[in-house]
Parts: sequence; C-alpha cells; structure tokens
Amino acid sequence: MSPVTRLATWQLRARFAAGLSAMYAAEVPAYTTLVTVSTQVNADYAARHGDAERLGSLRRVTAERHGAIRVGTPAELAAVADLFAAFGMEPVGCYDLRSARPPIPVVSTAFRPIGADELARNPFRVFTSMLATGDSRFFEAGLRHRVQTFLARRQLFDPALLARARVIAADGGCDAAAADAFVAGAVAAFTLSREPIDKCWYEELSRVSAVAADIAGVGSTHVNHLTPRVLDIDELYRRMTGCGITMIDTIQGPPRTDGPPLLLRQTSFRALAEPRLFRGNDGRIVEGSLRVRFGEVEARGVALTPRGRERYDTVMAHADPAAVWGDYFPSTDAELAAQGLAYYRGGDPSAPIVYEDFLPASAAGIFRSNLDRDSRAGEDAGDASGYDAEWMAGAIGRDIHDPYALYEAQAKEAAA
Ligand code: OOG
Ligand code: NI
Repeated sequence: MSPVTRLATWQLRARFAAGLSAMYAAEVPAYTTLVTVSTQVNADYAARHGDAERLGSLRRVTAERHGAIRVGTPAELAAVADLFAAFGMEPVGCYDLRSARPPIPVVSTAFRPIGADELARNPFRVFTSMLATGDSRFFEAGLRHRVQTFLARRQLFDPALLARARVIAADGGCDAAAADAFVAGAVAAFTLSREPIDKCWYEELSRVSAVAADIAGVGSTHVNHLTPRVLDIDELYRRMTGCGITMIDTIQGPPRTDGPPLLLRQTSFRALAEPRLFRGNDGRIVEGSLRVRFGEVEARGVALTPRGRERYDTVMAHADPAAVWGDYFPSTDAELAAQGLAYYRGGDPSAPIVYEDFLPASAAGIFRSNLDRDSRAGEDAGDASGYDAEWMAGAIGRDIHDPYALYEAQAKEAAA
C-alpha cells in the first residue's frame, strides 16, 4: 500500500494563491505585465542591495500576493471565513471605510496567516469587504430590503466546498489526492461570472455606489485585484508607466524617505473594460462591458507600534508629509527601536518585523481610484448599523485578531 501524502494548510494556501494568480493572469493581461515587471524590479534590487532580504526572503517576496474580494452579507462573510480557515487564513483587524472621506459603504477585515513561521511559508492574504447595507446613510429602508432580498437568494459557494473546508480546517490539512479538486473549487468561486447581469438592477445600484453595484448587482463574487509585492515601488511605478500602463497619480501610504521603509506603500492602475452580458427589461440579452477589475502593487516595510502609528497618522495629516517627515520619524532602525516606534524581534534593530496588514486611508484610496463615481451618502440620518470589530466577530463566529497583539507577540520572540 502506498503511503498517503498529506498536505498541510500552508501548502494548500500556497496552491490557492498560485491558482488564483494563474486564473487572474489568464483573464487580466495587464496583471501578467505587472508580475513580470515586479519580478525584474525585485531581482535588480536584490543584485544591488546586500540586505535585500531583511524584510523577507526573495522567495517569499516574489511569491507574495494579496487579493481583494467583496461580499454582501454577514452570512457570506462567515462562509468566506470558513473557506479561508482551510488555508490557515484568519481574520485580522477591522477596517471601517465608511469613515474615509468620501466614504466607501463597506466594513472590511483581512484574512491571513498569523504566525511568523506560517507567514514565512506563504503569506497570502485577502482583504475582504462586506457591503454596509445596514447603514441607512447609504441604503434607505426600501432599497435595503430589496438588496437584502437579492443577496439572500444567491449562493456564493457550493455547500459541499464549504463542508470540505470545515473538515480540512479541523484536520489541519488533507490528503494530496483530494487537494487539487478542493483548491480548484475555491479558485473557481472567485472567477468572474459570465452569467448575464440584470441591467436595470445594476444601474440602479450604480447610482447609489459603484461598490454596491459591484457587490450586490451580480450573482457571484470575484477577485477584483491580486497584488504582487515589490522591493522598490518607485522604480516599479516608472517601469510600468514606461510599458504604457497608466498608473493612478500617487503612491499611497508613507512617502519615500531615506530611512527604513515603514508600513505599506501601494499604487494601482485600472484594468481594461471587459465584455459582459446584460439582460434588459424585455428579457433580451445584450453585450456590454464593465471595468470592475484592476491592478495593484505594494511595498511592505516595518510594522509600527501604536505610538509609531499615531505619529504616522499625524504626519500624514500634513499637506506635504515628505517635507516634514524628519520631524516625526528618525532615519535608522536603531532609533526607531529605541524610541518604541516600530517592532523588532527581541528588540534587535537588525530584525525588523514586517507590516502584514493594510491601511484604511490607502484602502479607501484604492477603492476610489478605480470607481467612476463616489458613493452618495445622506448626511442627516445617524448610523445605527452597529458595525465594528465586535459586531464582525459575532457575525462570523470567530475572534477578529488585533494586529498589534500579533506584532507584540512576534517582538517578544528572540531574534533569530
Ligand atoms: C479593496 C481595496 C483595499 C488594499 O490593498 O488596500 C485593498 C477592494 O478594492 O475591494 O485591497
Ligand atoms: Ni489591495
């Protein structure tokens, strides 16, 4: 009898990330350009900088991706949590993008591996947003009811896939023979659907918010971007522009400085319009197009402590953060560590702890830069939805990890 080979959840996670990447590459041509250019930028950077691997091995960084998905209801978010648990991805942090200016009508979390060893094996993470239908500033009672009715009828995931995911999560992995089918099923759930879209419904939701239409105007969900990681995002920006791809105007997050990279810098571009089928009021199917998917790239730096983060938020409120940066942040790891602004393993300034999460202002900026129109929100009525981290934990029946507690735990480990 041949021995049964087991795959651990991290191996399934690596296959899931690779499967999504292959799917996205086949569907969004500019993504392939982005990955090619990112890989070159990383190799060139590593050739010129002896310490290129201080923020993660080149193998990790080159394979590293984050995805973004959007769902409509707490039940759909709970299903996502069950599915991702099979890949060792747990919810970390709660991002309320309704407080961005202008607001985006979603509340979000990030599903990711949480242990240092798991992150080193494969750090795949997915920024997951839920439409805030309970917030009456965006959805008046009549519309909310119709949106919720529409969402209650759809099924994002095959119940058999979710049942399988629960078993795999409980067992910590599965037999190799069963892995391909499971991963393929999970990837397929995030592929753009070719089903005709109800034109009238989609347009009505678009008038409230493009995000509402993208989430609740269709019968399924999809990966709307898949983001590679680069070691030099300014260089990446220049090279992509050189390839004829129009990037958004800015790189979101901290400005480029002479000091160690901090937190997260991101930039994006809009993907091409893709042909889609629409069903008109008369039942006729017509060809149309939608621009719902886009490209994004990111550079990750050292994680900031709450004290460092407070300073970061203060400096970013300036008109020109780069001009005053030096008044707020020292330019060496040793000083960042000594002043308790950033996390280092065992307090050793040569052992930075990478920021593994997202930034709400950047996330809202990324959402917005890829929309045709901002969301319309009534200002008068208050928000009685109650959406916050505690609400989210209850809705999905799982703890939402506090990112600072995770960094704190890593910082207490001895430096390698
Ligand atoms: C998510 C946008 C946020 C990021 O990298 O900050 C995000 C979305 O567009 O659904 O992915
Ligand atoms: Ni993103």
